[in-house]
Amino acid sequence: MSRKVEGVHPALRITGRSSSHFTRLARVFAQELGVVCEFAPVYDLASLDMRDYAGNPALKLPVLTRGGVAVFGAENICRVLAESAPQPRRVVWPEDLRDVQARNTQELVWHAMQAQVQLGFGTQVARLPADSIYFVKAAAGLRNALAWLDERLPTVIDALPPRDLSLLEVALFCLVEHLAFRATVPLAPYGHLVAFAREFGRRDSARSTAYLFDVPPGS
Ligand SMILES: N[C@@H](CCC(=O)N[C@@H](CS)C(=O)NCC(=O)O)C(=O)O
Repeated sequence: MSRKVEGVHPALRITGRSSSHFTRLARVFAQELGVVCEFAPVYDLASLDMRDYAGNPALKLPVLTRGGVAVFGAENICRVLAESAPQPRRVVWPEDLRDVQARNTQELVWHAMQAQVQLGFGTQVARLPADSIYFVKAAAGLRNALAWLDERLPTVIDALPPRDLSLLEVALFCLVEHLAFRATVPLAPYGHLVAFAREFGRRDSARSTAYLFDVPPGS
């Protein structure tokens, strides 16, 4: 993607949902990097029409578009946003994580985000029975992952390289706040995760992307 003067990219658009943690990850990145993006909400997550997902054949969000080019997936989007930033910023990407503990942390954050989609879409949107082993196992794995993350988080954060931003921290913040927003598993046992999210949540990028359900105009 080409750079524009003064960080203004009027044609960059994030298609997603204000209630989505993967979408918020991309939007926090855009704001932290000073990249201006339009936001196009998707109102109906049950739609099977690719056009409602900016052409993503997987029918998933978020999608970044610029002109006729679409970028699928939050991590890909964050990388394009970093390339589009008006000023170079020090971003710690997953490949910059130096030890197994930090790499496992990233993996479990991705896993927990996906489990949250499975639980939210399955039980709250599709209204499938929450006592199915499919969701019971997902919730157990999510709680286990959160306990693992909670125990190791301070050490992992302390060992991160110098940075303006890391994919790991933004993703973790979006996950923890989403757990509170969607209330799939209680957050009370995970004091380090809650404290981390409270601290990260002081940023303007976090405050201006608070979770909410998008309401279609005229409804
Ligand atoms: N790998 C994708 C996952 C995105 C994802 O699961 N997004 C959720 C919203 S938070 C979604 O599209 N849910 C609709 C569905 O699963 O059908 C990414 O990194 O962006």
